[in-house]
Amino acid sequence: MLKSILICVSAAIIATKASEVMVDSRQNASDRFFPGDFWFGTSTAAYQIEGAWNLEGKGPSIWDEFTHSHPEKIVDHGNGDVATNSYEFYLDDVKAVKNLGMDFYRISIAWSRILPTGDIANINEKGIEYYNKLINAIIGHKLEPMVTMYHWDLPQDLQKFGGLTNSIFISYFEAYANLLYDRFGDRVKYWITFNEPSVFCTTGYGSDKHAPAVNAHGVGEYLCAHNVLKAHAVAYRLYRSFYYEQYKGQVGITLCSQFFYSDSNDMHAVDRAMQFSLGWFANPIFSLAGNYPDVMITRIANNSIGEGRSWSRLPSFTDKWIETIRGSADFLGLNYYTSRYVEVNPEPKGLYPSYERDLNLKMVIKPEWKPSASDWLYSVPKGVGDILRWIKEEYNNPEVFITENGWSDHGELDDNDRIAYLHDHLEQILDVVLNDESNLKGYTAWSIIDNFEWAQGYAEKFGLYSVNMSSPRRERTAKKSAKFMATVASTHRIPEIN
Ligand code: GBH
Repeated sequence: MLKSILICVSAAIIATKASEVMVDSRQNASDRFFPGDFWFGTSTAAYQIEGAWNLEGKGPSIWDEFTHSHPEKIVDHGNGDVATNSYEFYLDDVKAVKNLGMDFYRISIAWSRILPTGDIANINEKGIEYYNKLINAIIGHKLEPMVTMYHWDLPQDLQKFGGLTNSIFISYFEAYANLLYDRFGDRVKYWITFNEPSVFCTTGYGSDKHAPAVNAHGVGEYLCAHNVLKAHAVAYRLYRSFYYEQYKGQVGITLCSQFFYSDSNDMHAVDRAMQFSLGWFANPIFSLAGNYPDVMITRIANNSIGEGRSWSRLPSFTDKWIETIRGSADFLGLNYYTSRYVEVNPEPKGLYPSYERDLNLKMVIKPEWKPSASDWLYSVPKGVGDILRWIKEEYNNPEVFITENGWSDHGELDDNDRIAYLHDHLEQILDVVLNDESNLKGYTAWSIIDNFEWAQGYAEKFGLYSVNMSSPRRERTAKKSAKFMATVASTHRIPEIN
């Protein structure tokens, strides 16, 4: 149940808005190309690919700890100990991205590889060296590195005092970000502070499905989010104050959201779903209000009072923090995978208290939506267009990168379903671009290679390349979808599929 809501906390829209947008440029296929300065890339994340979990000075992360002490929480009892061994074979990944004729490669840095305890007092130069090699290889292949600082793998030692629920996290993150800017900022011009905080706050702190499995539902996810927003803003301000002048890079954040629809035209429900998913983090950063969405503030305060509290489980920002957080991003990274219809639950449902209960919406999947290998992922291409339009309206047309979009199967090399998914989503995205309905700069396919899919282990595959997991060499093989994406990236057109 938690599943469907937390996939990415989603967004909503208004059916009418979406249908207003019919495009002239659609008629003429020869006009349908992405502008020359539109970028294509693919993405990975450190824990899902690197392996080498304890080699050359790396400290343990919460995902090492979680997969080792609770293998039963991973469907195939898998872990990231070796994974696709990109620690050794990173060049294969870079070459694969290059083979697709892409413009950038989005990677993440394992905090505990360069700061084994999470603390700046102890720097692992071997870890720095690894990322220097990786970043230099990316640049050497004429690709732009886009680097996520935090893709879910918190150094385990920082969890000893509550991890992201303790506000001291902000200081640790600031020191870590400073080290990254200092060591890699001369070459990295696109920084993403956090990947999908709505997901790791709800799933890691509000449930026990992901590391660190704290399950402090109703409180932990909001504390985590609060500290993430502050840490993000502090890292952004740090860059602007001390690095921007010299390096001229950009710092953004990646948020995950579905789009939401209503069969009964219940626009309150749709808006509530959008605000709880995307607005939770986007409203403080990208809106003029610089705060949580009103609907979250009100509902969580009311529920808190109903539970007998004299305080809201949703923490509040001081004016000073609002100032710091508002406008603290050069771009919005959007991970879009799927959408839902929403209906108000007649009776409150979910753990008491919880994010799910505060939201109190039933998430509905339409029977006509094509299912993937993942129980949460259905193909709803229209949603990507609608969410981009919603972002433009809601946040005054910020610069956007789609930082993830992709499809899971069981590993077929003739992955026609993935091609269909990518094709249909790219068509929607191209409409948005041609109609100027989003300040969209680029598109990132998840992922360049099959990898460790968190609680789903190695069972669900998202790669454009498959990886031979039974061979120590971990050979990468292009799937049919790799050729499809190569055509898109090199021609800036979407090839016809049947
Ligand atoms: C992204 O999350 C991640 O950034 C990436 O690392 C991941 O590999 C990729 O997508 C594919 O999943 O059903 O309760 O177990 C996308 C959002 C959030 C979707 C967690 C799956 C599982 C929730 N994901 N969700 S549950």
